[in-house]
Amino acid sequence: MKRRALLSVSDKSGIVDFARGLVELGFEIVSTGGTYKTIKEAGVPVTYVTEITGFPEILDGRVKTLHPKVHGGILARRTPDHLQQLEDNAIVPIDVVAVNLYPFRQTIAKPDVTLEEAIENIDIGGPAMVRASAKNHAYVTIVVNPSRYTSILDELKAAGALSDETRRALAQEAFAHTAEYDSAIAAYLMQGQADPFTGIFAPGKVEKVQDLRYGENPHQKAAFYREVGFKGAGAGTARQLWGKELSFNNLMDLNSALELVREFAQPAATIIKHNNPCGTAIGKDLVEAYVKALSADPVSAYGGIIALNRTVDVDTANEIVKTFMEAIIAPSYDEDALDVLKRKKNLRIMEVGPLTGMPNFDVKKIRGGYLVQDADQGQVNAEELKTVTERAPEEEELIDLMFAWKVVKHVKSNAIVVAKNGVAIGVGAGQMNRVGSAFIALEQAKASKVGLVEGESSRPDSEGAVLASDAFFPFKDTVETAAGYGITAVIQPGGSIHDDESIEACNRLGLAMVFTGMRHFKH
Ligand code: 93A
Repeated sequence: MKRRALLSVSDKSGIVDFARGLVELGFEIVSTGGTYKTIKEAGVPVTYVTEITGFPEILDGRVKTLHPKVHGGILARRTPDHLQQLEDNAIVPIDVVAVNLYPFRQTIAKPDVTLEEAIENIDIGGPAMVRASAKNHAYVTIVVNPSRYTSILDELKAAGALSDETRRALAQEAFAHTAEYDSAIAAYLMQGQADPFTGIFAPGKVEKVQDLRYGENPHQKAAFYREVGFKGAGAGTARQLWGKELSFNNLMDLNSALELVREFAQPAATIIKHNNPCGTAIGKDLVEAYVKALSADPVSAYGGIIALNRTVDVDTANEIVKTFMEAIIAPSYDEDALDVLKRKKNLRIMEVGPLTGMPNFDVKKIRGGYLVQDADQGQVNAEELKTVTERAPEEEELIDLMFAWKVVKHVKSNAIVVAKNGVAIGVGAGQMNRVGSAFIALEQAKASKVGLVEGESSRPDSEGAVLASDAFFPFKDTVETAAGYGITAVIQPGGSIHDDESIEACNRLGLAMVFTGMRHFKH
């Protein structure tokens, strides 16, 4: 009796030659609709699967090979008992199965794919055959990868049959293929949905984008993985248009930078160093925002990572190239702006597209586990602020308070931001006590040259600026220190048992203070 091969492939590459080779080796070929047509048109003899099942393909092809004539032929052990059962039921054994699955990944990668379209591309009959053949690899050869066709034919020609090792390796490849396929489906269905058990977004499937030269330090190996099926704009989905290879730290900083500027409706710019924003500003246009951001702390900005929340124009590009910067990320670039930026051979230019989509979740690794949380999407608007001092903030103070509050969320705790006229002129990050961060931010603000007109000798300083704190003041010392630098208004969550002391200090020193009722720790 002729050995039988079942070929049912979505990716038709190489299938005709494979079929022809099998026929030359004495196989009978059985195929499903499209594969049958391809093989037949090439002039290779082939039997339509409905002829062996005696059953038509039904439900728009949803049921084509799900039949005992197929699965019996694949799953039977070649023992007298099983072969007898096949014979009793007029089932012919199937020795070679070549299947690759409906292109689920390619389908969901299309920009406006519908759920219905995605679901129609979930292959059921294919994986059933793949798994059945792989389970019975003691007797059956399963091929899921078209690049194996030639070597399989070669081995069949040379030895008459495939070795146990080859069949086992093919089975392993087959199970890996179906496992990966199902994970992609699960990740797709999960996308944008909360975990029903925890109520928070859970990590889905990832795919490797590239190996990185190294991790945070040269002796650490590292790679960059992207979330499969992630929709929206993030540092993980941005395209590199120019410049040196991205590093681990670049990606970290690009992410922090982008997340900060997308907080603002107005044109905004930030410069990140070591994951903290050393300069952030809003402006009437992008170039103003960038120049103001840079002026906040030009010393730290050297070698920084820039994010902008608007299409980069040539004026902004001309300002950017005046300083050495590592990388820049923005929704898009004007053609002439790109030409200017490309004068910097190494500058990594990242294009992320429109800043759409919601952040899903945040993952941190601890040794022996993962911590998963909702992304910090907390927002407070001006009407929700609670004035706790005798004096309420003036309108201009309020604008700067709201600005500073958005920035402080993106600074490592303990975080203090001093702001004036839409510029973060002092940033205190990552200190172990709050007043320490305040001191750093205020000293920097005091020395700030922001707004200094060329040739002007007297420096504007922290006088008249506002201060934001990511968490409450445990003691009144921060307020008292701030007042000493000329700070006039403060924004903070409130909620300390010593709030009354800080409020009393503000009243005594003439500061306005508002509570947000929400904190923004960033560890
Ligand atoms: O719709 S299915 O889930 N139901 C089936 O019974 C079935 N049998 C094979 N998909 C099924 N297939 C898949 O059809 C194969 O995995 C392969 O990807 C594809 C080949 O179809 P055609 O030969 O018509 O192009």
